[in-house]
Amino acid sequence: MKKVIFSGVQSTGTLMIGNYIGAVKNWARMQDEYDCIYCVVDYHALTVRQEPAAFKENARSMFALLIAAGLDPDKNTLYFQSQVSAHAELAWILNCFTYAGELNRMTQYKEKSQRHADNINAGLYTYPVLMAADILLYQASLVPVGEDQKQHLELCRDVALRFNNIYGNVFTVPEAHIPQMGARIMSLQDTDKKMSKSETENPNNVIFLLDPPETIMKKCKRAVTDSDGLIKFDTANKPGISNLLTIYACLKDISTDECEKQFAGMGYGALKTAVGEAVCETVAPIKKKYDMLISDAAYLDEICIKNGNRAAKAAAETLDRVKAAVGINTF
Ligand code: AQP
Repeated sequence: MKKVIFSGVQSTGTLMIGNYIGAVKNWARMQDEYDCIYCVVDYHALTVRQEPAAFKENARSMFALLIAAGLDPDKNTLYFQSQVSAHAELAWILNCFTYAGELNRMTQYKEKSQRHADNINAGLYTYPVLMAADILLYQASLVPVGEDQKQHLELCRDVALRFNNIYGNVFTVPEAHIPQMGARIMSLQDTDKKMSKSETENPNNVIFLLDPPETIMKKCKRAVTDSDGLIKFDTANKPGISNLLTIYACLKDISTDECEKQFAGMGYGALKTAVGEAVCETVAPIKKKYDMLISDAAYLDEICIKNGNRAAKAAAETLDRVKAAVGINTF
């Protein structure tokens, strides 16, 4: 039996280059070796206020983009989180095995509470518990994510171990699979901040996969650098240049050392142009496939239904075991 992999992406906007490099590109590489389950985590996205029509469209668009970016829906179980109600049911049970003190320590909660001070809802607070439910439902061994999800993964492991210690081995305890390079792509204009698809302050911070080539080139050319003119990978002292080198290296599948050699003696303008071109080259076939998929509503619906049913079946098995373990009556 193949090991199970689970991961998800929020439908809070459209895929950006950080999601692609830190997550989706690696997911596509794993589809032959593992039993891969990936979902558009639309319930997670509700922790931030969404406009219903755009929200619905974003989720479908995200689904199509995942396929366009390389996830074969015949090899991967690809669905919407909201299609499988077991996610929400297990989240409730796991809420009762998670301490408020643990949730208080979550940096994403603290950071998002600041960003959305007018809407610090309970969903934002219990987000990591729903994420734990997503993963544990499928007995996943590996969770390929970007660096920002590391703390949530650790909480998921703690909750699984706690539950298993009480009730026996109900859950597989998962491990994070974080890429060595590209696990935290930074904003282009504000290199202290991770690039995020729900960026609203400055669109020049983020490169979206669906951005037209001229926008991509413009965003790369405007990326913040420094004044010493040296193309060197040094995240502490040269965060802007290091971020551009990371994007380039990940898209070209080379090391940052090789990048440094390639750009030795060149100016920042040349690096920015090369990064822009590398992004354009990467996204061109994705966009082409996306355009085809998004206009084929019947095909997308068919995949969602087929994969959603497959996911629901696997999820129900775990949920039944959990209910039996804690002593919930079933009829
Ligand atoms: N900057 C990033 N660099 C590398 N990987 C990243 N991921 C997210 N940002 C980066 C990884 O992408 C996967 C999907 O995560 P997500 O949907 O939570 O992504 P997001 O862009 O962070 O989404 P939002 O809605 O904009 O969330 P916030 O507001 O939290 O930033 C994950 O594997 C993630 O690690």
